[in-house]
Amino acid sequence: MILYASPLACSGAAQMILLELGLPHDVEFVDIYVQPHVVIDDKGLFVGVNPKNSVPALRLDSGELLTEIGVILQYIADLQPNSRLLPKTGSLARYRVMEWLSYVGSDVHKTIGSLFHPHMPEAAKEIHRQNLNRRLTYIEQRLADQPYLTGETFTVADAYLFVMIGWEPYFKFDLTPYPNLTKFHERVALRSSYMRVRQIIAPVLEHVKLPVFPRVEPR
Ligand SMILES: N[C@@H](CCC(=O)N[C@@H](CS)C(=O)NCC(=O)O)C(=O)O
Repeated sequence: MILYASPLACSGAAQMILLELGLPHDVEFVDIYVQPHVVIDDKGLFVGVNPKNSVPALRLDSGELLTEIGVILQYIADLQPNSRLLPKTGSLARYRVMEWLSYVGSDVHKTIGSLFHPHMPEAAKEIHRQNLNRRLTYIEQRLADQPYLTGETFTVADAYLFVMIGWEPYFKFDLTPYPNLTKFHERVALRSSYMRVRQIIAPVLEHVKLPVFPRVEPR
């Protein structure tokens, strides 16, 4: 398996889950901070690998390419069905994780993404900030009496949310208004899979020129 990933991008969640499960894989890093996006190692155009031109993309051993983070996370976790990272297919618990994957993907990830668009007018960003605030407040309440999104157990959905609210070491949301989310972030950051991801991306970060983003403070 080859994971096409980019440092600090949502693909970090897929990288974490591969490491959590100890699954053999290669990572090809893509510079999504240049146009057109290129695969760093061979300088090939990434659109030639994934016509959607976004990470993550997973090259399966069969040669097929799988895309979409919410699906890739489930595919990887299903390779080890007895892991606790994803409940079994068909169970309500599985649908709960899928429910969170969908929420983090469509309501959190894509709202955060808009805030960093360099040409988006400030008035539009303000609407996105309000939406983000509403969604993070909902998550904050859910984390009030449980350590992870679906309860006591860390799942693939937690990995996705963690990467979305972290964006370390480059920039960080102000999580001060969200103490439960802050604790969630600190908890997941201690996982060895995340520490390993940071080690792996450190040399890659030297090869990419990250854009300058303003600090975002959800209110
Ligand atoms: N629909 C895709 C979106 C993934 C996505 O937004 N990836 C971002 C990085 S977090 C990306 O590759 N951005 C570069 C681009 O779209 O040009 C998914 O859910 O996997």
